[in-house]
Amino acid sequence: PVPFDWKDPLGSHHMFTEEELAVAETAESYCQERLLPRVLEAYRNEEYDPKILEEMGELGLLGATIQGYDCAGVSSVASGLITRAVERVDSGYRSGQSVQSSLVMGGIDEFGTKEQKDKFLPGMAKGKILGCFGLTEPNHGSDPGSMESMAKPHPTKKGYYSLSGSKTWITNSPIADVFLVWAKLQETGKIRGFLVERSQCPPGTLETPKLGHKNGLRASITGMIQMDEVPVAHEMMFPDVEGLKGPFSCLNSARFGIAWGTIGALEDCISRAREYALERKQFKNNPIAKYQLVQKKLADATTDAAFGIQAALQVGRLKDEGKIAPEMISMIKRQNCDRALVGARNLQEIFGGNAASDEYHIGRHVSNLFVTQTYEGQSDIHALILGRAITGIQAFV
Ligand code: TGC
Ligand code: FAD
Repeated sequence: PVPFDWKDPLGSHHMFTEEELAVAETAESYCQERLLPRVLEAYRNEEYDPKILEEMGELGLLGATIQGYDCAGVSSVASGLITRAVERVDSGYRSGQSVQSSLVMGGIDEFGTKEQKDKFLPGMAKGKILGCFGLTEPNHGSDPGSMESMAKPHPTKKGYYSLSGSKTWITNSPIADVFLVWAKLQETGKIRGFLVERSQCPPGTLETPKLGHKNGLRASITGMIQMDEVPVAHEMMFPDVEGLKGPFSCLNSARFGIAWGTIGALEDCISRAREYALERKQFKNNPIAKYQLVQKKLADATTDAAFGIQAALQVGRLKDEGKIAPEMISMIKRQNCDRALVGARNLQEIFGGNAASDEYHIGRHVSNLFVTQTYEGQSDIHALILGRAITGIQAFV
């Protein structure tokens, strides 16, 4: 028998390849050495440094599963290990990274023309071009199929669409150079993907105000995309994908990344709560780690983290073999977000009054994990996706 390792209770590391372990090591070192020292100030002041994406780009951490275009071309499991490392520091940092990588670069790689890929992917891989993904609208969040954003033939510019509408709660929008916007094409009423470049928008057609004073995800930047007759060249539309299949295909990869990331956040909570419980003494000079109720909180969270990684690993392997159903991703996204939130919230109690201080980091994770449970499909929506697959009956409408 080997000794039990509370940091890796089910021995997951035995199931990663050498390359995956090397990627994880690079990501973990960067995140602990360069991101962790910045996170408290960033979270307090609600500031996101766009240089972070450039730093990640230098290490090959952006769009890491994409082959070519200066991307690393690693496995889905390796990309999961990256998001786990980033979210171990903060969900907001993972948000910035996964929007760039999975939602925008992933979308361009899967649906873009050769010209679109050549134009955007190498710069995005280096973090020199920043992207955002506009699906949610003020009146349509869980139900993006009802979106109102519309692309019409441009009244004066031949070969252009005119794009109008409003997107909200968009990660990276205030700092983005390129916007992957989903809108209905007036001619067909079908949803299409458009690549809008900030530098090409005439004054007054594109505004991206920041949404400030957030309760969570304060170390990421979030805003709106307000489009008023933005001219978009025909060749900036994804040519062959229409309907919700487009955005949801991008979301499959991002939701997969969140399933790994939220376990990283939970693992950080476990590590910090364990250390605190061993040091903090109450009642006859006993460490609170001696008390059964405290041990149960640690046992529950550690079990959820270990199961969460195993499930994400299984889905990652199937993803690379082309054998996943989207419902598998709904299952791990929902389960890992939910368990990470519950676990972090229970572990928060171990810190007593000190949990109220941001220097113990636990409150920040709890606030962030509420958001992760909400974006990219709120947990109840994923329950309905699973319920539909189990019963054959659709319960959304
Ligand atoms: P439904 O009838 O289910 O599907 C419509 C079409 O889409 C296809 N499809 C998928 N394709 C690929 N992958 C998937 N996961 C897919 N899910 C559906 C489907 O096959 C169909 O294709 P076709 O060709 O037959 O038209 O559509 P519905 O309108 O009934 O959908 C309902 C529901 C609830 C499943 C869906 O709307 C949903 O998932 N809502 C949640 C919304 C959401 O996730 N928004 C995310 C916004 S982006 C974001 O939050 C980024 S945060 C990032 C960060 O900061 O980290
Ligand atoms: P609603 O759809 O109004 O849902 C509210 C509640 O009602 C939820 O609990 C939901 O589960 C429930 N509900 C809704 N319909 C049903 C139903 N049929 N049955 C049962 N329950 C139901 N979006 C982007 O496009 N790009 C981004 O980059 C992005 N980044 C984000 C960053 C942050 C910090 C946040 C907070 C959000 C972000 N979002 C982004 C938006 C996010 O995806 C949406 O908030 C999410 O999809 C939920 O939509 P909603 O907020 O409109 O909630």
